[in-house]
Amino acid sequence: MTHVLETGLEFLPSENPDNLPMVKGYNIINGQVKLASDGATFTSSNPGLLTDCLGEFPLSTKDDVHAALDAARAAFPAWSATPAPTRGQIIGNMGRLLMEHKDAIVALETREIGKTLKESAGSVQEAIDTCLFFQSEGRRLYGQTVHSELPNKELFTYRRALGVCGIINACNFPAAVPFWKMIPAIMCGNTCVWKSPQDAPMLSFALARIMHQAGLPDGVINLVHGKGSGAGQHLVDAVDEGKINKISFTGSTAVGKMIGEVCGRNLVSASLELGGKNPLVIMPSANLENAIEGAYWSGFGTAGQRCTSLGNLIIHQDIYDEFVEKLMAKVKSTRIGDSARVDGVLYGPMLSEKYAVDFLKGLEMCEADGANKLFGNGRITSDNKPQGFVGDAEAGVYMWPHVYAGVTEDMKCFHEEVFGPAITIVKANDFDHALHLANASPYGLSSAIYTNDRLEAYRFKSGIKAGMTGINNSTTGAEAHLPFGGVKGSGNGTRESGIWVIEAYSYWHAVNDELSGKLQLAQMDVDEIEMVEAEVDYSSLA
Ligand code: UN1
Repeated sequence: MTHVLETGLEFLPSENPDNLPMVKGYNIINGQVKLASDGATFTSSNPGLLTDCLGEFPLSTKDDVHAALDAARAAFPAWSATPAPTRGQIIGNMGRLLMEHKDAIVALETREIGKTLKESAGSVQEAIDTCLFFQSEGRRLYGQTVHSELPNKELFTYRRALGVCGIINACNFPAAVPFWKMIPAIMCGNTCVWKSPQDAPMLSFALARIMHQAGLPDGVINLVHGKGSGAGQHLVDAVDEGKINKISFTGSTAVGKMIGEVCGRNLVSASLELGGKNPLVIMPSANLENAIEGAYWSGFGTAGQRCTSLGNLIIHQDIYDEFVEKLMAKVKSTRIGDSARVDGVLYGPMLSEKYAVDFLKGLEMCEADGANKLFGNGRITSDNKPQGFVGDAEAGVYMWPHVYAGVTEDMKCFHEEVFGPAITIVKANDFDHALHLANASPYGLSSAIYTNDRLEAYRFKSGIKAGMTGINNSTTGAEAHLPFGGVKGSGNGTRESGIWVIEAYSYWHAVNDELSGKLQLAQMDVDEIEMVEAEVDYSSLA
């Protein structure tokens, strides 16, 4: 048995051209590093340089997932009884350790999922911000004192921990999103089993190790690697076996609905952060240069691989031609490449080969709908590359930026998310039509409008059905202390981040303390107040 803090990283013989290290990765169960019970493994590769394999990780079995659940269950009584300020202090230590190791963690995130270094730094910073926020929330886990309707009786409310939480996140924000979930979970006194994303096991291992280094007791966070259909499914199935008190999931709407059904039939709380087809409306009064920057970033920053990325760009007909022409000039000059090797790229590769396959299917949907392709040509190869591509196209999984115009409400691509560098453009007749279009997809995560008309901005923010709205801003960029989550097909109404997420990881316990020494019945033994009969003609005073 080896504790996670005793093991450095064990290096495997590396075959990658830059001699980058390849490690043997482990699950972390009750603080101990573990291989899969049947020894099976999978590898994690750099999507910007496919010959660069980061390491080999356990393909966790049902037994492994259940060992992690048992460890989390065993750690729960002591952890939930640990004073919340102490839990907060450990969380603060995590934030400080992340700051200390930020550069290395950022480089690792870029190596594992291909985000630009600038964006990886943003994601890691979001994890740090979350730690710093919840450090002090540990000193503020307030309950209330409430007056009773009876004398000599006191009422109180307490926040109580739920128990064991199953955590499943996507790989696109592999530092920020699991921290959005696990930091408030453990601050409230819960313990966790974290199924790392299949495409980011190395980063997840490094983060879990840092959490233990910060003073987290063994068993409070247990890490299992594997596939969604393997370890992820075993974790969800355990809800039916009564082993889980909460699931928090970020990923596709289809999987979210399945998890919601399993949790629903067991009365287990589920936080579901799902897909989006985020609308961005451009009105004639907008500052067009600013709006073009915002639309371009929303659609193509992060290679469009944020749940908050732009889906439908809705442009008012009066400025349509001018806007599209200027936007297209930017799109055509997009600099794309591996940010670990070249400077100034807007975006890098797809998160992994799997995301590339799904993205290409999304493009096929746009084509089948008859949308008018203004730009884009699928996967970038050495003889099929846009002018702004830098580097070796065959080395990674790179995609052209894609723009489809002439999209209308009756098309599938108007309603469905295309996760990657592609936007669909829709023409609006007037403001009411634009607002209608913005609300017409099945999703409701993020949304934005560019306008300098204050009434339009007001009508948009009060008329849009979405969990997040930007006014004269892009569709992305939620901050770590505001509520994050969607409505409609984007989620089940739960929120991450800020004080609001505490609702998702605790329940309210109402306690009454009867000091009178006798049985006083609520509602029935309450003093009756009689109103006094006295006729006054108030109208005579007027
Ligand atoms: C996600 O893509 O799942 O608002 C999260 C944003 C980021 C978080 C995105 N802060 O774009």
